[in-house]
Amino acid sequence: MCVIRHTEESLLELFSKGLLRGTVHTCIGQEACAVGVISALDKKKDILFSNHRGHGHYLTYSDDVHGLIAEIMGREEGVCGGVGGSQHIHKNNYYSNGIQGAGVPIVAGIALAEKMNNSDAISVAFIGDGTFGEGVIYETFNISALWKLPMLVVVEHNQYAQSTPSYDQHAGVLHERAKVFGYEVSVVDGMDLEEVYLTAKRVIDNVRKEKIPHMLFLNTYRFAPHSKGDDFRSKQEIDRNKKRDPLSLVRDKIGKEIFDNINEDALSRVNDVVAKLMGAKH
Ligand SMILES: Cc1ncc(C[n+]2csc(CCOP(=O)(O)OP(=O)(O)O)c2C)c(N)n1
Ligand SMILES: [Mg+2]
Repeated sequence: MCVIRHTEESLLELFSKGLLRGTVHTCIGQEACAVGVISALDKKKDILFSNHRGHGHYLTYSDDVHGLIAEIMGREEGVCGGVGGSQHIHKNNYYSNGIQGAGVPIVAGIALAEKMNNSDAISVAFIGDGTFGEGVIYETFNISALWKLPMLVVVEHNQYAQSTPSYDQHAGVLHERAKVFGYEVSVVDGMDLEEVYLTAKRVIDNVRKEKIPHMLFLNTYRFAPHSKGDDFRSKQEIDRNKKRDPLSLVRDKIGKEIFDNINEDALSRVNDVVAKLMGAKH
């Protein structure tokens, strides 16, 4: 989580210096969602499909700080040769795409293929709350429940789609929507790493064993703007949510000394990568 936080902060800084290609959507505040879910997967076989806010997912999956930052800087040494950028990342069983909802039907197709091959891999799609405005996700809920596909839809409900609050765009209760198609749904505090991890582990084991789809709905909040500078939320609201910073919650659990050591290591790792890239010829 510390590596993700420092990577995202560095990316915002590099962006403001004009050193990145394209835009970035950081997941500052949402680190427990990425780490809690992806740590519970079997990285040797499970397949992940991330969205536009995917840096934390990728870092948890790969621990590849250099490949990610280089990629977003448009360098050849980036994980996708510098041509994918922030939103189009692929490595091993990890994929991402910035088109909202696009990963959900793709993950259903992958889950079907895995099921037909009798593998016990599960496939995972990450989406945001705003993506409940995309019709294709409901078509996918339907067919994946009907065909009993071993897939997990992880929703990071950070309460906003860009600048539009969830309550201004969605009727009813979002996490109830998948239930009408027969999905099992778990709703979790996405700021609490332990709670996310323990629930994700139980749910993932069950999807793998029973070969049925599940939705893991994580209530969270992003502390930084949607991408860069496009933030209309009040400072009071952001500050109120920062009181439940997922990193501080971990620090309270593991103790300040251990946390500070981990955090310093993470910061120097990220700083080293950035310094190397800034010094490299391109
Ligand atoms: C099909 C589509 N429409 C519009 C966009 C532009 N866009 C990128 S992110 C975003 C908001 C997404 O909100 P949400 O799903 O809640 O994810 P969050 O950004 O909060 O993580 C929009 C409208 C897009 N990427 N894809
Ligand atoms: Mg959102």
